[in-house]
Amino acid sequence: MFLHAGRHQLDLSSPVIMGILNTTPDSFSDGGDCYQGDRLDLDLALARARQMLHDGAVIIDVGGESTRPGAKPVSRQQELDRVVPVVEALVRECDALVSVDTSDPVVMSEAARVGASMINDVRGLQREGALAAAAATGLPVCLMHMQGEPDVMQANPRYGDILAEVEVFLTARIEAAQAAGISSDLLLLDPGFGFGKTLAHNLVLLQQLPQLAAKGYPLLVGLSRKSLLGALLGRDVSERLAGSLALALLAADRGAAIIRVHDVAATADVLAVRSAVMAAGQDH
Ligand code: 7PJ
Repeated sequence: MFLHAGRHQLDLSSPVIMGILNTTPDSFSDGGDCYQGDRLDLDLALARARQMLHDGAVIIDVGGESTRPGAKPVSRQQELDRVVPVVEALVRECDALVSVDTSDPVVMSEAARVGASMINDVRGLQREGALAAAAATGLPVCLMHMQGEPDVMQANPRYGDILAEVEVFLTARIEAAQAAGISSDLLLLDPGFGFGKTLAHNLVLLQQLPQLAAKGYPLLVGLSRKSLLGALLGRDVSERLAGSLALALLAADRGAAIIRVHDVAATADVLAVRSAVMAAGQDH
């Protein structure tokens, strides 16, 4: 199964890795990694992306807004200044399949203009102008579920039936995207782990991921180093690798097509082991 992503054809017949490249000074686990003092350093960003591509990432997800719980909103100009030069450099220097993690219509358009191949919107194209901007790019779009906004979303998340509510929301966003002229074969879905969800909500969603996969759209999941692992294991962000790998494997087994991670090399090993086991005996 191929996803038509700008200049790229993305093979989703087995799960692929999306490497996270935050151009924020303040993201929860890798904020500031692309900074020299308070200046965004393009060479640092490029080096990190090259390493992830070498380690097995197929997509590089560039984000300029920290959406960690309690994060401060960024201005459009700040986001443009962080994201556009990095996308441009990655496309020019590595011919990478770059996804842009944004909710802002102008950032979507500008990122597409400099060669981004995918849009990843944690707000599911709900911002004013986002549907039209995304449609105009002709690029695939990941629609994610979030309850509330980042500054307050973890205060008191509540659901009757978590899976049903996430599905209702995503179905409404699919319909809105289609009405805006975005073709169904360009849509991906994401239940939005950690975005307005307690540990129990996240676990139920992961367990029931196959039901979301059954809607027929490729699923993107982001579980890497998230605070559900802090809640489950009592571990600090720097100690969540094993937990993140377990979640990546569980998500792949439950139908995730794209796995968004910080630790690309280790996740690539996990997926390689998984695919070897799945392929075993098929040539006998
Ligand atoms: C996600 C994301 C996610 C998608 C972030 C973090 C917070 N985009 N952007 N899915 N998370 N599609 O990496 O912990 O789960 S930012």
